[in-house]
Amino acid sequence: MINDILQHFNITSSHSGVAIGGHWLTGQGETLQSWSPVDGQAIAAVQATGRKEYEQVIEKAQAAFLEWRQWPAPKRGDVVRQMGDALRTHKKALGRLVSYEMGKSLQEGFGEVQEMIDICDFAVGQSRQLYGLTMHSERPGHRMYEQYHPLGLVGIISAFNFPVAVWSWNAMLALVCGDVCIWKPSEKTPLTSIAVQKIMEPILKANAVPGGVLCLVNGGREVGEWLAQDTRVPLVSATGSTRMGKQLATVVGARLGKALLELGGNNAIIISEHANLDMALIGCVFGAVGTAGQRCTTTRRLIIHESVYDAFTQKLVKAYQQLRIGNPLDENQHVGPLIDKDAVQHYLHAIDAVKQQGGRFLVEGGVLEGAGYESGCYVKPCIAEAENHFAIVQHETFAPILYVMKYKTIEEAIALQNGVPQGLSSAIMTQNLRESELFLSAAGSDCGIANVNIGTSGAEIGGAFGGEKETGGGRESGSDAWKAYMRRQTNTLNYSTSLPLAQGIKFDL
Ligand code: UN1
Repeated sequence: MINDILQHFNITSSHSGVAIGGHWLTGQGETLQSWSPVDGQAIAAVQATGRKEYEQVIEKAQAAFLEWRQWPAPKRGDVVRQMGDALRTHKKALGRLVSYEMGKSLQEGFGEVQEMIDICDFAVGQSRQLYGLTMHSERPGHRMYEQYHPLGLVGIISAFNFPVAVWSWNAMLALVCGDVCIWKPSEKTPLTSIAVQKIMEPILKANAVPGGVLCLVNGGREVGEWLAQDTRVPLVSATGSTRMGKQLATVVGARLGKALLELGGNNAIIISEHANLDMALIGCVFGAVGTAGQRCTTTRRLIIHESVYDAFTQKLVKAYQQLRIGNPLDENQHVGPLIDKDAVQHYLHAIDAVKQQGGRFLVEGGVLEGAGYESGCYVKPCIAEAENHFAIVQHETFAPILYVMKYKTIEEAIALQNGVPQGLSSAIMTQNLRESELFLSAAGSDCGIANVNIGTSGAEIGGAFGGEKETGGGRESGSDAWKAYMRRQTNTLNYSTSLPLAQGIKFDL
């Protein structure tokens, strides 16, 4: 199967990871090896970006920007529309490659490509709506308004868990805004980025778009650092750990560049005594074990009312016993592997820490062995009773470990929900109006995403996506997230025959 997909995208066993549109450069950087966590097989090698190619990419991107920024935005939108159509054509093949290289279930692989298609559609409409406001000037014969102009080169650093969708959230908006994109994918999932570049190539060509508009710079940490330090790159949008985000923000901030950060979450669902427990169960289990606990929106904590605690945890344990763990390309499986063996080690250390810090497992974890699990990356989703203040509970472990805890009052539940350093996604399961409104009020959830009777993961692209506190504060995807990719200019225009000064200042010569 994998050979068919590689052939479909014309990816050779040793492929360049550096591209300027459809032009592939010889990558002089290290060799990245793509491994599948599905079966432990080496898929292909990718030549990463060296400093020399990086410079070539930046120069071409700068040249492309000078041209692209002058295209009318709806014309740029039309190019993005064609990109969405190309993604529709390649949805199956790209979804499969995402699933095989990253390890998420096939359905989620297709879902990820669907997010790309959806953001293309969104961006096409946005291309006719890059609105600024008009104001009334305090001076006669004057007009005042603001407009949004393209920003320039946008660096996009994406993570392994959504190897292609998060790039598209950034890139499709950046493109309609008149920017050019330089993508540094995760070194764990380089092949999906190559496939995406290949899907886009013919569209750039057919529309005579300069190739530098979409650039690819595969590589490790140093390539991300080059982007962070580069004053020619006014915006760096980065998805990943809080640790990475803090380092990146320091470097980008030191040169007064803009950083758009989408970092870790520590997402909780409050299960109220007024919840429909059967509905709540689906949201909690999908949120906790979907993508093997490797979404930034994964449900990591359940805060359960004491009166339904026993009933709900029993349902949870039963549901966990029915989970099918195995090859994610088999649609009957619920849970696939973790990304690699390092991730398995983090999972095991977290389990030890839970025990050491006083937690008690209701469903035990462990690494699976034997037929079908040869990659060593398949682990059992587990559930532990824990307290919110435990250091391990305060920390985001990118694995399917779910912490459960009790509460008495809704105020206490909200305080627990907010009582972590991260602030991405949150939810309450309740049919009580007062409770849900309190949860959504200024005194409620402090997260960027707050849901009622829906889990913490699986956000639609139409909303602004991102979170507060250590999640980094950035907003991507829907709503008015496009503004981050443009520079705002205030214009005051005098059509009178005199030059009155603002604030009533008199200055006669
Ligand atoms: C991420 O994990 O980085 O809301 C993004 C969700 C997905 C996106 C997750 N739409 O779970």
